Amino acid sequence: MPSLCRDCAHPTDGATNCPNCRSARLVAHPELFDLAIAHIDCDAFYASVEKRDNPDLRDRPVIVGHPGGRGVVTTACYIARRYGPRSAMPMFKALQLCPEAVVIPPNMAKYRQASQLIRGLFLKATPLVEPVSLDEAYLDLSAEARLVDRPPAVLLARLARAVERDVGVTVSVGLSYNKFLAKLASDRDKPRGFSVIGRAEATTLLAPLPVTAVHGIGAATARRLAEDGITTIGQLQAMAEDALTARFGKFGRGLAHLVQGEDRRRVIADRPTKSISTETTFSRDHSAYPALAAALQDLVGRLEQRLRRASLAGETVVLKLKTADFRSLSRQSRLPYPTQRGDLILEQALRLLRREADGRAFRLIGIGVDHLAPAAAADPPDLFHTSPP
Ligand code: TTP
Ligand code: MG
Repeated sequence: MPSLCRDCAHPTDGATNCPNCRSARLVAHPELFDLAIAHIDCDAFYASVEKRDNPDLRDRPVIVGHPGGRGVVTTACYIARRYGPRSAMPMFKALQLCPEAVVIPPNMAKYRQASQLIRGLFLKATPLVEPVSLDEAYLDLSAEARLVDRPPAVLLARLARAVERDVGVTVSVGLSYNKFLAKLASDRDKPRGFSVIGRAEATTLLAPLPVTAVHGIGAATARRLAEDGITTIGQLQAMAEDALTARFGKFGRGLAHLVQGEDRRRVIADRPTKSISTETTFSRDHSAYPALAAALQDLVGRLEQRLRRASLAGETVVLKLKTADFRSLSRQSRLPYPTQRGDLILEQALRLLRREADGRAFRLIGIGVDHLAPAAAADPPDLFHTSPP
């Protein structure tokens, strides 16, 4: 069965330990390398950040929330949770359950900063990162979106490790084929989890779960359903789409799909990628135009690939050069329309390069595109009078 070491991201044969690093933290699933939508959620987020910043707290129960009579728990660490404290519980009650807990008032600036660092790591894997809150996000790691050509499961194992190492908090990963199931998955194995829901098991896995596990079913809808004796997703699966639509209107139709494990919502990046670029530092300085042009040609090939993977097109071509004495310069040229085509980008880049290749020695050359647009807006066929490759 396809499997992977969660510590070193090495594929394994499903044996008990990783052949590469001997770790026993493996994840195995028949569809492991076929799934591309992920939901990542930090474990006891605020409490984890506090523990990171005060190692004395590591093995102690920590509750984040305003101390005092009327405060509530914002989160409790996993040690504290063993005694019962939970988010939204009145602080006095949490402290009755776990009197030795260390109570820390929330420090939002710190959590926001940690969240930004985590986001930055995610964005190295794919531009399609959709944050849901400070501590959770959806990632689309499908071949068209991802920036690194490795299976999504491998990228996720690496990301989880990078967040631990660089930010100092742990995350739980859910991997599936849509957002609903990815989120459900990330919650099934916490903390430091990696849970996979494949196409083959989705409906059977959903059947015994309470209706509140469905995205969009809150307490009020659950009460209405309970009045009809409906408490599990399996009961909803058994109902015809028409019956659900008659009862819940438009939501009913979506519901009929969700309970079968179908969710067509896309992962939407909250922040448009502003530019895509690639560069190379020479092993020795170059001043001759042909050598510089050849380097540029390689880079444009890479750039074109990245644009196509990210389904993006650029309207401004940016040439970057660094002289032997470390002076950076950047020259740009705007196209009439956004393009994904390497030949057009190269044409502009060479035009810009010709003006700069005046005998100066360069140590670095780079090429990028700015003013990004979705691929759908790229290269209108009538504009350049040739069809895209
Ligand atoms: P959650 O992801 O819901 O919880 P968590 O990260 O603390 O724990 P888990 O391991 O179960 O994911 O929420 C993220 C943060 O949001 C949490 O650390 C504190 C804050 N929060 C509140 O302020 N109020 C709340 O009611 C909840 C649930 C969370
Ligand atoms: Mg969380």
